[in-house]
Amino acid sequence: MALTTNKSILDWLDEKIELVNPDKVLWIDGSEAQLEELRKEAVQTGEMIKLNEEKLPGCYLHRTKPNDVARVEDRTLICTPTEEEAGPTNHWKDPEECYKMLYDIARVTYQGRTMYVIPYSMGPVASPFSKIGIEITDSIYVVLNMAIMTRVGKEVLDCLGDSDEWIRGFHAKCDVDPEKRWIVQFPQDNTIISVNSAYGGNVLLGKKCFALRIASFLGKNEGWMAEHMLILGIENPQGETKYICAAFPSACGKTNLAMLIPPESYLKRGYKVFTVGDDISWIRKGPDGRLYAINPENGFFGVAPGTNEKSNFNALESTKKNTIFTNVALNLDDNTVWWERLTKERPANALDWKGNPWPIDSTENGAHPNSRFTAPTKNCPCLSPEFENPQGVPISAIIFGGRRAKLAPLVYQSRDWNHGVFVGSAMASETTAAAAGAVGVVRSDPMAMLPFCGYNMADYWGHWIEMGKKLGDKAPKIFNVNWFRKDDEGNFMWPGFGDNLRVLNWILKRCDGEVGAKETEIGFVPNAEDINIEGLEGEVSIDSLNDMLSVDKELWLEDTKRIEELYAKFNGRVPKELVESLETLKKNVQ
Ligand code: GTP
Ligand code: SPV
Ligand code: MN
Repeated sequence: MALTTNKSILDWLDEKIELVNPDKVLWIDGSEAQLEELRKEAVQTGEMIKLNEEKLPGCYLHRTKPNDVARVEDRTLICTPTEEEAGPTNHWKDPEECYKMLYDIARVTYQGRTMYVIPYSMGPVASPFSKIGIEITDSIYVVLNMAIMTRVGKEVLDCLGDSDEWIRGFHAKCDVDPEKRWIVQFPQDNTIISVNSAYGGNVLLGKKCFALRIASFLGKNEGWMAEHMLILGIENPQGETKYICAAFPSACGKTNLAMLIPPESYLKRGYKVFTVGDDISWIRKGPDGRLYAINPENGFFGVAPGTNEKSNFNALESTKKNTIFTNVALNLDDNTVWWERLTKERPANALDWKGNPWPIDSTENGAHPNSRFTAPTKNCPCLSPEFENPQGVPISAIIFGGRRAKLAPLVYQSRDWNHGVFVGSAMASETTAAAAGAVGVVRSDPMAMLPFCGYNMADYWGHWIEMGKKLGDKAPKIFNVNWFRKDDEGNFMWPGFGDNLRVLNWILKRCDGEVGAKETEIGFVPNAEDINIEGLEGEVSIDSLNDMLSVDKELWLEDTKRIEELYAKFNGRVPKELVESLETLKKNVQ
């Protein structure tokens, strides 16, 4: 029985039922009893494997098809009325043609399957920041993941009432055919259609499709921002907490930074770190004129490989119960999971992520490099007490960053907001396994939003400039970091992880005007002695720190060509403030 009388929902649903022809329709009410039924069914059909109830209570393993393990950026479309509105960094198709193509692919594909109808809220139910979506899907895996990643169920529909302000999400896994796989956003119609995939970011439509692509478009029209940013709080020994948002591309350290454990010397002095979000921020100007952010998600869809007790204790703890693991290895001795670097030794007796025997002398990975855990935020030992705050948390600093073996220094500060927007627009990073395609290639990834901006990126930059005008002197300061600089032997120069707090600490001091800096060609760079390296003896010296903070003018001049080429794609649409910043940079490094 329908859980709502909302006509806009029921009409839309009727259309989709007629199109795909499901055996039956099941509304997801959010109750534990219903979810438990679905888990049992998924175990029966082999869609999920129940893991060791003692060691990993409530946890399951799921394997996707080997051709379906990451986002597919060249099959992700932004279908605005004109190609110009989507811009040169998005793939576009004419909306009418695209609907037809997708409906032809989806026709009668639910035959013999159940249609699950998931009402969900991005953000705490009824927060002024929050938005509601309905996702229909033929995958129990999607239902169970959405139930972790978002707030699902009847209360969401009650909150929506008769309104037609909700995001339409239609998913059909079809035959998981990569040739017919499409992830499509129709921003003007508040609609998302995803076919022929059953993997994470392609099918959990509340996440990248809604909370970034559609929401960035809504934000532009409504005066707020949707960003690919973590949110963390840092409490100092005086008990004051300041919040930072940081945008890094996929698999470049957001989850790790959001959950970092302070170095010993900071813990002793009483520093604490709290996680508000690890992937997405919805940000708006608050009543006091400052910028406030919420995390619209309710779970972590985190990268498994590399996560261990030492690198990210809090993330690992978060996965110890009620978690779904995707594409990791299965330890046959105790029916638990394993991935690269979880422990020093791999399990002797295991299946790899494809479910094949994994011989002990195999040179293949046990887990896929983009294998993931879906864990409830409430499992996180350092979850911020402000996580559910419907008003969000006030942001003191915004950080951009990426993987750059050379070029970008450990940290630098932009000269002002507009220059900071330039720094974000000029971001580049080495590609990772989070998307299909080559790994390790440097590409432009403005604000870490290249795959996620739902409209013309030049207009998105314009929106950033506008937000700066509205915030005036209450705007957060903008910084850039690079944890991934390498020495000539190819080793990371900075220890990273918990030690990144040393850099955040400099950033917060800059926000409070408590520390000086060197004005360089690219912005304000720390004096090496102002980055605390106490306790890092043998790992980082003042000399190596100076190396990490150095600005190589030749490399920067080379990089300005990349930025110039990027801007040139937009045919004069790039805001003049950014073009001026580029000219200044070129002059400075010539
Ligand atoms: P998405 O979920 O794809 O958006 O990724 P993310 O940005 O949350 O990245 P995550 O924190 O999962 O980190 C991805 C990879 O970067 C992992 O293999 C980490 O081990 C590695 N990593 C994270 N932080 C650091 C760091 O400070 N230094 C180094 N060298 N590696 C890091
Ligand atoms: C990312 O790729 O940035 C992710 C994983 O957070 S996904 O949900 O697949 O987009
Ligand atoms: Mn992400």
